[in-house]
Amino acid sequence: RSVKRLSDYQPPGFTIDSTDLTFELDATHTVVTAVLELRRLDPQLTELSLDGQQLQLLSLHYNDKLLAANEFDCTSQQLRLKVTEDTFRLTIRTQINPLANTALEGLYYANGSFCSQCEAEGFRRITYYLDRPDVLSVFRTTIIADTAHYPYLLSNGNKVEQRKLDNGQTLVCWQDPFPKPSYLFALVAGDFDLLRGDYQTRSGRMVALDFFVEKGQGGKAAFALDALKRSMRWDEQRFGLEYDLDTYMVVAVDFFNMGAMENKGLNVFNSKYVLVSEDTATDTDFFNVESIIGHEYFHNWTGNRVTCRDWFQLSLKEGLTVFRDQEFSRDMGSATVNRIHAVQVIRTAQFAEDASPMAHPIRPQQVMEMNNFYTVTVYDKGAEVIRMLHTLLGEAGFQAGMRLYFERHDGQAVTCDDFVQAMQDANHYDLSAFRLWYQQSGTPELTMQRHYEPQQQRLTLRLNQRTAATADQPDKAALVLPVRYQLLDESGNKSGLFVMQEHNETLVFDGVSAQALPVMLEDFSAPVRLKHDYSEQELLRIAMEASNGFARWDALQSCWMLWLDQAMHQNNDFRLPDAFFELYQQLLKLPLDDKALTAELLKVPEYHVFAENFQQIPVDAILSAIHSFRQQISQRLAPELKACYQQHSVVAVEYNEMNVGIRALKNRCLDYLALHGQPAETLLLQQYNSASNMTDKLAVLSACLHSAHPAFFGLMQQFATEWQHDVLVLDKWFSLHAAQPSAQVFEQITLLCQHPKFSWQNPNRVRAVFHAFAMQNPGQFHRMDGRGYQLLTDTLLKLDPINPQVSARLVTPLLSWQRFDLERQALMKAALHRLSAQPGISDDLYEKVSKALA
Ligand code: BAL
Ligand code: ZN
Repeated sequence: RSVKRLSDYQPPGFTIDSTDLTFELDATHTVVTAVLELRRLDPQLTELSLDGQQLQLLSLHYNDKLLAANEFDCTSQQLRLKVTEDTFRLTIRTQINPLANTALEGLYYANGSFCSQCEAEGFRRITYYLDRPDVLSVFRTTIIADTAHYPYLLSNGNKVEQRKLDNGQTLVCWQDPFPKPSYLFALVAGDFDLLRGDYQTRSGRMVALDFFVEKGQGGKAAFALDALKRSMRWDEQRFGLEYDLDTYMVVAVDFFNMGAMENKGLNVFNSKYVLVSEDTATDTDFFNVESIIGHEYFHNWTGNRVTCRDWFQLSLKEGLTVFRDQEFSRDMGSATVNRIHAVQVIRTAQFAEDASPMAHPIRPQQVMEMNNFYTVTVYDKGAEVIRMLHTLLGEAGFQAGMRLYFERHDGQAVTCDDFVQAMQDANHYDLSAFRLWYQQSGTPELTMQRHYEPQQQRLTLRLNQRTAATADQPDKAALVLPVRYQLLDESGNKSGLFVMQEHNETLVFDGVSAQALPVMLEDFSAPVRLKHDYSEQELLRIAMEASNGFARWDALQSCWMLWLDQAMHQNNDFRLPDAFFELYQQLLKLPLDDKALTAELLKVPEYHVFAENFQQIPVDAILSAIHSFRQQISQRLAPELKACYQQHSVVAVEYNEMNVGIRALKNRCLDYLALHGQPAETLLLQQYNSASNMTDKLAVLSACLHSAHPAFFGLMQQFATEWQHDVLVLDKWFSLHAAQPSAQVFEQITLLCQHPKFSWQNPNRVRAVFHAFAMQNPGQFHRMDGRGYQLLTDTLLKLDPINPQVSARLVTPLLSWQRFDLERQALMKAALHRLSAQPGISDDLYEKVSKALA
């Protein structure tokens, strides 16, 4: 199996000036005619090699000449031919089978519609092509299909022709004026509800906004349509960027590997990130829709107008666009809570990836299957790297860098270095040392030690940074770390930014009292693990006194780690300190203005948050400590929890920052109150039956799940009856069942897989069950009898031939086998060996499994 390396990059020897595609759509026999105008860039080359995958070649013309089979070389992966002219035309006719395409890459047929997904290398499943992002071409796309079944025939750009043919078919032609790489090509054909809107850009142009969704679901796209308008306005105001086509189309489909895809002018979305209404979607779903609608829209400039030279540069567009969508969400809702959630992703999933056999820098250096690198490292750590640039340069400097980047590179395929260079040149700020973030993997550990000299009233902070070796890189150098700090003392809070460059540095504060408390890494100003020497008392003081909400939350996170450690050493006789209960009492009686933040402060961290602090994860000890912490809170604070719950129990249904915060707080209280067993039942049933929105209904079910409340099964049955017609809602029900922390879950999952709405072909269904089981049910997944690992392995063996992208994502929790005790290690390793012994295992799964076993 072949590995591609960044160091082997060669510019393309040929380019394709124009791409004219005709699709004669048929579920099993689609014929694609590609007319490509090619140009030789490297005069030395005499052979052209086009990428292909699972294509049946029908005919090939060179200019007007039909080539005989012996005049070219065609394998399942490549089409090669000798070339003598500098410019020439190829006409390639291929046949494909969209119905058989269960991998959902290239053109596929599912749920009665045709849909495409070409990023990263799916276009080569449509026709032979130079399927690489640095070949930009102007596309014209003609689609011919049966009118009755497929009234909407969509592709990128502007519609330039539409006519009925004699045979009951329609022909539609699209022209995209912007040259683009093949990964941004899209085609959709089907019958949909169409929700239309429009938007006037700041320069006064009208843009038609068209949302195509499943029949009968049009009303559920209204929020997404508004979110799109908000995104367009925000990008104009904050980044000065305006939309460039006359139409912006979004199609929501139920069969989709990813969240969404930014194809030029024709975004394709997983329906779960478009279709929301208060009765079917939670506040989190609403948040995700707004943020992903924003993300895909922002790609129009950061990704489409300026794209990646090669796939190793993926973070060029993804890190930057995640940064942009995070900033958008922050401006739309609670800035602090949004930051908390983003940081949790880094501290759990991304730090876990750094510690795993799949560790890689945000710009990976070698790849077997590109689909495996759409990772939390490339995306979310990539966004943290952009955020550090923003912190170093400030908003004005960062925006100056963005302007220079577009000035230099609009219409080009470029590298991460080009981006950093634009930031550097626009600000005359030397970023040469900073660039190491792009090539070094791993989680830096920043250690802080305090030293106070009373006579001089001087506080010295000794800072040390160290990055442990990762699976991919043994040696690590010092990174540039922007450390935001705040000093809490009687004279008020001092804040500042310290830019650390070396392994060891000191930061000195003069004229401060012995009580002065430095809060470091405010707002998580660098993606590092901070080790500090705060006492419990000091942490609780930060949690109470810091003006920065993030710092308060973060101090509590550190407290939880201390308490977990104590609980583990005291065999769970450990009691949470009184000062903690006083803080919680205060929060429950007088919640902050930002109720969503109060709800976060009142939360015992989840298993994965605790787990990421251990090299060897003590699964059972963590789970039993969490159980004990929750019990103690629910018992000690019962009256306050109940009062807070009641005080916030009536809240308007509409999704907005205030209502979301109140619901979060109320449901946090409910989650603890459910632990009261029988007495809580009335409360739970009352909320379930009176809830007018999905957030409140689901909160009851998850509170019952967390507390193993007997009301769970009855309510789950009721829920299934109510929502059997709506697959997106049923996915929540699938996940709750799969997260059930008892051995019953195994029989339950067997039943779920036989459910009429379950399908192995549908990634949402599969993830709803198995992602929930492997990631949200640590007790059962990590059972000492190995039954959890076996279930996941059986699932992967079944799934891999159907959809390798989904199987390769689901395998993740098995890869980190070395982080568990010896018994579990042996079981997990055996599971990985079972996978690797499977004949025909996909490259996607093979790359991960083989790294884990190396
Ligand atoms: N480009 C793949 C989907 C996304 O990141 O928007
Ligand atoms: Zn993206």
